[in-house]
Amino acid sequence: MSLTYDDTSAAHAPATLPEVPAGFVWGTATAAYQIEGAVDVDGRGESIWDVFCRRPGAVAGAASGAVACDSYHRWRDDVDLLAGLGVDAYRFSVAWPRILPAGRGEISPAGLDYYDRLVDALCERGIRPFVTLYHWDLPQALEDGGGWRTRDTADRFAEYASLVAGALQDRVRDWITLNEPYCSSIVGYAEGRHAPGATEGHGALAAAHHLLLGHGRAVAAIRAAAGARARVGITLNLSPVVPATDSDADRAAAHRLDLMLNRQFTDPVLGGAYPDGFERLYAGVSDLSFRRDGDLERISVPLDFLGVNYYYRLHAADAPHAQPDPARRSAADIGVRQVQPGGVATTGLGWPIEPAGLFDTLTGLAGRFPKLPPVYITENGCAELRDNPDPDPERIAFIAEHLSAAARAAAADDRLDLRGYFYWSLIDNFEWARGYGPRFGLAHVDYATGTRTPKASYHWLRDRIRARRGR
Ligand code: IFM
Repeated sequence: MSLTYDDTSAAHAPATLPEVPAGFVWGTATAAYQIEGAVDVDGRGESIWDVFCRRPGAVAGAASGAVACDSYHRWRDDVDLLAGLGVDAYRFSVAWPRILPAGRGEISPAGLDYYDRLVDALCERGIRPFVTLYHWDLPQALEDGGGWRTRDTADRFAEYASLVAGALQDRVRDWITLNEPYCSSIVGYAEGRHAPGATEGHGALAAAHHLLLGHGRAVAAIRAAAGARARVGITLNLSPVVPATDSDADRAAAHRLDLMLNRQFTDPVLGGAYPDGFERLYAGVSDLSFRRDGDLERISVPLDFLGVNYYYRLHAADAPHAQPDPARRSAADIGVRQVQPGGVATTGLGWPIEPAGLFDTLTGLAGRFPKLPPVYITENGCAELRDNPDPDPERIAFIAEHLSAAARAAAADDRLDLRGYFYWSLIDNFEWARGYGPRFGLAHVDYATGTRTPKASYHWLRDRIRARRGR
């Protein structure tokens, strides 16, 4: 059964929140390297992002996360913002190099203390911590040994996950192993747009596989360290891909992009197998010799939830110049060109605003995976490029329309157990290779002073959450 989304009504969606089930979790999200700063404080080790940011031309404005929002020092301000917003939950990430500066071995107690205090403060305010263990900041020492190209990194990740889970398990129940393994593998090791900035074929596919293996091993390690009350999931960034035209060539291009972006990750994790056509797609780029018997069983360990990050739908056209290139060395080179859909409004980053893509993503998952665990939307957000806390009606409309699409998906398909929504992001922050230009926050950050100023969207969301709770 294929469900369709009525875009026409979404275009005029009122800025109200839809009905959601009791217990639905309202939250916001951030990530360590994007907000913490303090990269050389209290014994933190270097991460691949510290190194990548020093590469000339890698990051807009030669920016880095060295100071960012200084949340390492100003975390109380962030907790105040969360409490004022009235969210149920806060999704943040732990910086691996703060806990294990060399990625393994010696533990930094000061690093653990930071998260310990943050978790305490959240719990005191009744805010449920959702802890992401890997949001892209691999310790550079591990990258020097091959990074995610090597199997060893998956084992190191499980050790680190066990350590953090053991330290925080008395207050944290919700764990997310990886954030967006597509970005950490294909964008980082094939496209070179993210750390570590490699452009490889075999290495990028190995990185993707080892990230997933690390996820599977970490799920087991977290459960062993945190006990039965732990709920463990993974966050995938998913974008439905539509062909730019009805031509066979564009349809095939859309299918290739879907394999690389979505199904390389959903199918092993939720279905225990790489998708049909995956090996053919990468013939000539990699012999996939990094796979071992038993890996897929580990990768597909049953989860307590799936995190979905949704920002936009992709429109794909065939780019025949790239596909048959025998010198193809990057796993990102699959003969596809992305095109901008006509007549569709965009965010400040030029990303098409298509809530229907969220509806399709959620109903598509429910249709394809009979054992789909409960789903949280762990990120969804829109950026503006202006640097001030002026009213941001486009963000309000964005949130309302996407929530409406998500609620409609849940109503349309009872196999979908939708449990919550986390807006990206609580505060403006370091947007990776784009630097500090794009601002996703519900609160504006003045990077010169660190001052946080709630935007209109913050007040709007606060009022809607309050109204939902009848207070
Ligand atoms: O800022 C990122 C985040 O780190 C991962 N998901 C997408 C966001 C916006 O680009």
